[in-house]
Parts: sequence; C-alpha cells; structure tokens
Amino acid sequence: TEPIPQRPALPLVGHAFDIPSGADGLLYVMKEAKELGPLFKLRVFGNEINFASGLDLVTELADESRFRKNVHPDLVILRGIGGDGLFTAYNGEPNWRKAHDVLMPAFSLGAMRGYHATMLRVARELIGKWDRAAGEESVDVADDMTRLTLDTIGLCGFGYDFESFERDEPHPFVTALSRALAFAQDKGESIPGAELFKWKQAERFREDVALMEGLVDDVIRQRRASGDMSTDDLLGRMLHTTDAVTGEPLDDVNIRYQAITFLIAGHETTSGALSFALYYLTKHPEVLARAQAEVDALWGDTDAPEPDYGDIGKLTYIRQVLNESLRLWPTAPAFAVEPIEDTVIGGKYAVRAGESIQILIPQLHRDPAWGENVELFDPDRFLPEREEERPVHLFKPFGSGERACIGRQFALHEATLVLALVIHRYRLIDHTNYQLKIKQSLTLKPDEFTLNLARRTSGERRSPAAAALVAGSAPA
Ligand code: FDE
Repeated sequence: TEPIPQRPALPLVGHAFDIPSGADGLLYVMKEAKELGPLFKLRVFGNEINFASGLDLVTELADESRFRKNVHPDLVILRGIGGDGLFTAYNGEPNWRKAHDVLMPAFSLGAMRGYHATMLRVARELIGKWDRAAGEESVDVADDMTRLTLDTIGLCGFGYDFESFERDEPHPFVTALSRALAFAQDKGESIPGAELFKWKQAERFREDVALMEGLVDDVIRQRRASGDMSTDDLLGRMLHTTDAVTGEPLDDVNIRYQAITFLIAGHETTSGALSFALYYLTKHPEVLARAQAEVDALWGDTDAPEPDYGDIGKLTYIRQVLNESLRLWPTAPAFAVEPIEDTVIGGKYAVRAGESIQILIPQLHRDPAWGENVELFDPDRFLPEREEERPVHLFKPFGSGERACIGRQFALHEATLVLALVIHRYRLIDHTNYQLKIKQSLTLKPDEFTLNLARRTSGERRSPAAAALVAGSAPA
C-alpha cells in the first residue's frame, strides 16, 4: 500500500493555517482535489480528514457492506442541537432505525400529494411579496427563499406558521439557529482549547439551543393538547404511530430532536438549491426561455395558474435545471463515510475502521465522466435518455445509501413548484451584473444575489421565440 497523498504539514497544527475559513475553505479543498487527485488527506491539529472525489473511488465507498455513514467531529458538535435526530444519530443508535421507519412513509413520492396545497400556499406568499417588489425594488433571492422553505417545512411538517413573509428580520428561531451553527462550526475549526476563552459565546449557544427547543416543545405540547390524532404530517406521525419492531412511539425528547433536525435540514439546503437555480437561469437566457416555454405550455397565459400535484411531474425541464444546479453547487457539499473494518481503498490506500472519509460532492460532480467542459451549466446533461447512461454514483447531491437524504422528494417537489411559478410570472433582471460569490455556513448559497423583477406580459408568454428555443438544440 501507499500513503494517502498530502502536502507537507507543520508539526502540531498540520494544514490548519493553509485552509481559509468559510466558502473559501470549500474552494480550497476543491482545488487541492484537482491537484492531489481523487483521494488526499488534510491534517488540522489532531484531526485527519480524508477527501474523496473521483467516480471510481466514490463508487467503491458507496458499497454498504464495507462502508457506513461517519459521524465526524463537526456532526458530533451538531449533536448539541440535533441530538440523536436522524441527521446526527450514530449508526447503531436505536432511535435512528425507529425514527427512520416511522418517518419514511411521510417522505414517499405519494406523500407529496398531501403537502402540495400547503407548498402552493407558501409559494403564493412569496409571489405576493415579489409582486409588491416588481418594478419597485430588488429582492434578496436567498433571503426570500429561506423564508419560503422555512415556512414550508414548518407548516407541512408541524402545522406551525413561522410567518416569515410578514417579518422584515428573520424569525428568532432562524437567528438562534444560524448563530448556533456558526458557533458549532467555529468550535470545529479553532485551536483545541480555544473554547475555554469563549465562555460568552458558549453561554449564547446554550441560550440559542434553549430558544429552539422551547419553540419546538410548545408546538408538541399544543398538538397533544388539541387532541388531534391525525398522522398527516411529520409531527402527527411521530406522536401517533409506533414503529413495527418495538411497538413503541418515539419518546418526547427524540421527537424534539427530530423536529429541530427537520427544520434545519429542510430549509437551508432547499433554499440554497432554489437560489442557485435562479442564479443560473438569470445568467443563461436560452435555458430560461426553454424553462419558461415549458411552464407556458402547461399553464398558458394566465396570471393565476392553479398548479396541481400532477403538474410537478410534467415539469421535466425545470427538474433538469434544478439537477444541473445541484450538480455544480450541491448545497450540502459533503458527507462522510467510514470503513466498517480496516481495508484498502482505491487499490492501494490503507484505511482503518472508523476513519472518516469525506466525499467532496462538488468535485465528484466535476469528474471527467460528466464529459468535457464540466464547469458549463447545461441542463441537457439530465435529459432522461442520458440519465440512463450515467453511472449510478456520479450524482450524489442527496448523499448515499441508508443514510441518504430522507427529504429528497420533499425538496424537489417544493423547489420545482416554486421555480416554475416564479419564472412563469417574472422576467429576471440581473441589475447588478452579479458575479457568483458563495456563502457557506453548513450549506451553500449565492451570497448577496439580488434580482429586479418585472411581471411578464401576455406577449412574452405567447412568444414564438421561446417556443422555437424549446424545439431547438442544446445551448452551445
Ligand atoms: C440527509 C442528507 C444528506 C446525507 C448526509 C450524510 O450522509 O451525512 C445529504 C447529502 C442531504 N441530506 C442533502 C440534501 C439536499 C437537499 C436540498 C436536502 N438534503 C433537503 C432536505 C429536506 C429535508 C426535510 C431533509 N433534507 C432532511 C434530511 C434528513 C432528516 C437527513 C438525515 C437522514 C438519515 O437518516 O441519516 C438528510 N436530509 Fe437532506
């Protein structure tokens, strides 16, 4: 065997001082992957992190008889917020299997039928806000998408209305959450022991977590008090169904952790995906024209489309646009696996049982197997006939295997609906000649991306030019 490639490192600190913080950290590891290859190692103080990105290697790592999810140090810190909720649970923790079994049916494709009306209602709140802004002022895309996705998961999951569109400032839950996440991330990156000097922030963190728990506990209490026994939403399922193996429902502490987990996992990732998609549509008029032709064909020239559940499956080009955006910027940019036993990967690198291997998704999504010009935004990569040829493990925006994203259908249904409604209604005006700048907290989003909006006219919706583009070929 050979050692895993790594740059010369300083004693003790390792590569810590080479790695810029925030989104530049991600760009740095992507660049390193390009130079050092599909597997390389970084050392940050006592922690060693392996980064894997090539198709062959990721395909090997997807083998669940040899590898499983790794709850790496950052996730361990996150357990201070999400406990043994689905995202942060250790593999063997009994509550993972239990909650997974209880919640799976709530995330099936069919279950989306039940959420559709609520998703539409929230989408119309966004439209209400953007109608008021159209022609008047610009909108901050990622901020408004975060309002939308938080309200959507709050209502669909728990019957709780965050009323984000009635607020100028984010809901206190969001403020507490982003500060807590920043603290957790900071703790993960800083010099060991430094947290001793951050007692003020540590206290703040405890207050923020208490605020989130308080809100969620209130919602649970109110639901119990209401006598409502329905199992139509996530909360109802968690309170009133039992898992098949133990015959027990989830306990209240775990329900609280799941609720917080869903609020976190369900909103930032999806809002980032929507924001990137709008960014790419703004920068690629030919793609936008095809996407608009698709929605125009479905909903015609009306100011008040009534999308029904079945329409979402028909918006295939919009889905391609979303997939291509998630290819270039998967908003949850990494997930980690560990070998179940000591083993050799890539034919020559020895790895120990439990050793963390991070899968660097944006780099996998730029593997040469995608063809030439991997940086180019081209939704035709996701044409149905090309999907069949694509190696299974080449596209992983939702992770892999048993611990893959449970919210995938939910996120895609919501995002497809919203994107379609927005482009049916507005022209997207790039008033700042925006240059993509990525902001990374736990997830990625375009930073400070604002748009001016103008309502589309009947003439634009009937434009033969748009229709011609649909029939035409792929963007050059
Ligand atoms: C999960 C997930 C993942 C994996 C992670 C690891 O492995 O560590 C990923 C990659 C993801 N996810 C991604 C994503 C993207 C998007 C847009 C999303 N995601 C969305 C969503 C929504 C919701 C509700 C969710 N999501 C949720 C979730 C959960 C709960 C989880 C965990 C699972 C288990 O079981 O583990 C996830 N997600 Fe996601």
